[in-house]
Amino acid sequence: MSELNKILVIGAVGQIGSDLVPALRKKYGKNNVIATGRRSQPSKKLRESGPFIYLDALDIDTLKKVVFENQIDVIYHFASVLSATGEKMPQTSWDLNINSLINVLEVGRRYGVKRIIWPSSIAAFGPTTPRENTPNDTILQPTTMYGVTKVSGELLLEYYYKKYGLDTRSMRLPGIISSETLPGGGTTDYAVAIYYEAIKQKKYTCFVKENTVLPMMYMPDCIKCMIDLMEADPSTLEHHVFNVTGMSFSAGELAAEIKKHIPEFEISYAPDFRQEIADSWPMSIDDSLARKEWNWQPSYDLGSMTEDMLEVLGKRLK
Ligand code: AKB
Repeated sequence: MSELNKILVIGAVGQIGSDLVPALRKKYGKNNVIATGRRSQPSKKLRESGPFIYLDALDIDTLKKVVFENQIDVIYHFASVLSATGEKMPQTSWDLNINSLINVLEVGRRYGVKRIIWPSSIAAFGPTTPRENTPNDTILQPTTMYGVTKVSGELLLEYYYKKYGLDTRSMRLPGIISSETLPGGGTTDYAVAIYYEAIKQKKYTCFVKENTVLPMMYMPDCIKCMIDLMEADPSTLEHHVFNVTGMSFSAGELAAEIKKHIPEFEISYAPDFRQEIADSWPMSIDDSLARKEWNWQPSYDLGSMTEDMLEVLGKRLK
């Protein structure tokens, strides 16, 4: 991977960036991975593990300067308004999600960035998409603004690849479950909050119905996915956007799994506006193209993830 030396992570303080930056620093060297953020201060751990700078990806001049001065080879772009917040502020969601992405693509092509990694989401699908074993290439008619930005972003990635030869890559992420940093403003956030509340309160009120099934992935698999797709040999890739998944379960099955470890845990259900969003997304994903083109292979299922989450969080929240 010698031509991929310098990595920029935009939106590094968020759920995925907080785990990805340390993993990249371990592999590529701490000074070769520049973490950036805008909305909140990085944790002490993130700040002390290597370079961290303030960067607003909507400010193209500052973005140019950072990429130019640091001779960036790879950009991970995570800055985004997620699905539930996006429905409260659709215009802000469009502005941040799309205008920051086009800035990254423009700066990327002008300054010779070798790879751009931008996560798409299962939110790119909608109620007209087959909901079970959803294929890679299928109907993309989302009904949320977040989903609209994901479909538009996928098309932009394809456009920059075809028109300028910029190597753009994307994975359609399901709900991501992790213990380091809480997600914020997503529809799948209940699948993370439930673990915190099970440990702290021994009870949780879930904002989707018991029988709501969504695709999910545990953070160690997500990190592997981020690094493997970035490193994949371009000659093996026929696609630029890939379905990926780790597992699928209902909210009720998740609660039952937690109960195996915390028998006194109680769950109740009070569905809100996020139910409609969840109902518009797939229940399970066909990720065979990712498996074929870059050997995608998740390791965790609901049982092994729950064991690990409860152990890690149990120690931290003590
Ligand atoms: C959300 O719920 O908005 C995100 C996603 C599935 O992209 N976690």
